[in-house]
Amino acid sequence: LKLETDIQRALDHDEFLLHYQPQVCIATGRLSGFEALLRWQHPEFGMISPAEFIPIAERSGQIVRIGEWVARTAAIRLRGWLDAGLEPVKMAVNLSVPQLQQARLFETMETILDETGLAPELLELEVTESMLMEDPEKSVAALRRLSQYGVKVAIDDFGTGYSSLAYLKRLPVNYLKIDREFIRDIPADPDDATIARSIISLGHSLGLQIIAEGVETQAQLEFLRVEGCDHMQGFLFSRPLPEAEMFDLLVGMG
Ligand code: G
Ligand code: G
Ligand code: MN
Ligand code: NA
Repeated sequence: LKLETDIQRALDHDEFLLHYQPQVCIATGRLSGFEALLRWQHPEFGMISPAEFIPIAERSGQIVRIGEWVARTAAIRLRGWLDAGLEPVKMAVNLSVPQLQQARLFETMETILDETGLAPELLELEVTESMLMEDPEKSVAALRRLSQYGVKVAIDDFGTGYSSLAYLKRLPVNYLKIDREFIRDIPADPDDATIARSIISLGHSLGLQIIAEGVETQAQLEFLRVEGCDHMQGFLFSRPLPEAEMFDLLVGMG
């Protein structure tokens, strides 16, 4: 893999694509949004996971262009689904550190929202705890400006970082996503059950909504419902799907 030159070619030749995973309101069972997940259909090597190439693109700086492509493509897709009659729901995209540190992040997102005519409230940016520790001043400033504009912010993989919780108070955060590591063994594992319950209670006391990731079983969902978790995402409802299959699922849901 000559990854850096391959990534450039991938951008130029439309080798990237997005899969979409639905998020569902636990209390009502209604669709509440999607997470856009990047995929690379490599002409020689087939489907390459973002876990393999994103770290390389972060080091080379190419993630800034890739991230802009992801946000624009996801926004255009949501626009299309809304035009086809879907009730307004959010689209979440994952950010990387170089994007948060880039002076133009706000203008990039503002332009994409203008182009697609989406309300800023329908765009959600996922960042991790460790990303925010990298350059707290810069990332907090960037997120605050986006948040004042109406864009939503979610802390991804919550509970796996090593940071103090103090930043939650200073940050314009709307959602905590409980990492799937803590969902996998609930309700059987008492420690994970305690962690999940604590994240829900902490988040609610700070006025945040909670999204559980990696929900695969009915027993996990029941636990989360009883504990008052707001939203769920996971294979139990749907795997991440290509846009055509996602559209079929939406049509099937009515
Ligand atoms: O979908 P999958 O499990 O393969 O994703 C692996 C990892 O890649 C996850 O941590 C996910 O957050 C990350 N990821 C997926 N799409 C994007 C993207 O568009 N940008 C960034 N920065 N990370 C992404
Ligand atoms: O780091 P991030 O949370 O963005 O990663 C999202 C990844 O989690 C996606 O790559 C997606 O494929 C994966 N994922 C989504 N739902 C489930 C699930 O129910 N079980 C497992 N094992 N992985 C999931
Ligand atoms: Mn994510
Ligand atoms: Na996660």
